[in-house]
Amino acid sequence: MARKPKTIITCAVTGAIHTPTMSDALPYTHDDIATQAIAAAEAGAAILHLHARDNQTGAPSIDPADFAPFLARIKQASDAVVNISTGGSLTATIQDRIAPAKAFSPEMCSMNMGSLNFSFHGLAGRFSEWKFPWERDYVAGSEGNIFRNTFRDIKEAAETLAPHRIKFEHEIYDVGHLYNLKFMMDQGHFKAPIFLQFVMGILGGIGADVDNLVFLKRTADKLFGDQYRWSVLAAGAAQIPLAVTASQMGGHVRVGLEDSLFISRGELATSNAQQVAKIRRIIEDLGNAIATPDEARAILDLKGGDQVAF
Ligand code: KMH
Ligand code: ZN
Repeated sequence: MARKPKTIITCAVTGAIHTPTMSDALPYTHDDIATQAIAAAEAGAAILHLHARDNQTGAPSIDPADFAPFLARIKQASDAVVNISTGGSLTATIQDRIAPAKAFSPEMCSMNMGSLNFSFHGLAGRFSEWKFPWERDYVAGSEGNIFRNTFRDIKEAAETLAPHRIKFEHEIYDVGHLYNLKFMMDQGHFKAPIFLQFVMGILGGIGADVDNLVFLKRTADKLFGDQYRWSVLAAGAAQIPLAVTASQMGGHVRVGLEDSLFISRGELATSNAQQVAKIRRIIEDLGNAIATPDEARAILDLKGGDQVAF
């Protein structure tokens, strides 16, 4: 009997675009991001999806200087694949957003595949006090935000980063983004195997339920045949349930405090590693094995951990 393919766990350690710092477990200093990323890798994450924050204020940062300290520490302590976000600001230009990927040439980086009103303004009414003064207006302001990822932006990012041989985590917030990707792949901007991250449950994008996941997967099959690998991240309470579903459908999974601050309904997670350990335990209990970083490199055809610039 054929062996089941291994499941890659990605851990998204600290959101910066849509995660307010309303949990003490959410890392925002350079040191805490490094410590939690390393622990998540030890718990079983093969890939670390990384944003940066201002070391003092916790505000989203796309300044390469805010990435350098934790990248160095992570590389020293772990062989996990580093995936740098290029979506770390809802308002900056694409050239500024890709600056960290350009500077550090990681094995992977995110690539957001369409524009959307990426909104989390519903959170504004949920808290009466905020940890940092910037948070309330930032969160409320997302009601009017267009997270801009035009075809030209995507082309510019792909062309600028092409010499770095970075594998993209294509963030697919809705089914139309698969068609955007197909169009750009046909234009020669992305090479197989492509890696799709189905992003579910962000207001402005597709909802997080099994029907929608099946629809996304069926559409990807139609458009990309055997030229793609896929993973799911679901925001909030759907995070673990949809990750389990994805793993049973042959997909990979993403967890992490970037997308949910919780470990179970109503209970805050104590760390990223706790979420990784939980999804790992479930995946293994159900009879699948998780991929090591080197197995993830083989599955996704990555350039290798010795080809990065940090
Ligand atoms: N947190 C995800 C919903 C990126 O980093 O480029 C969005 C994300 C985008 O991860
Ligand atoms: Zn991200």
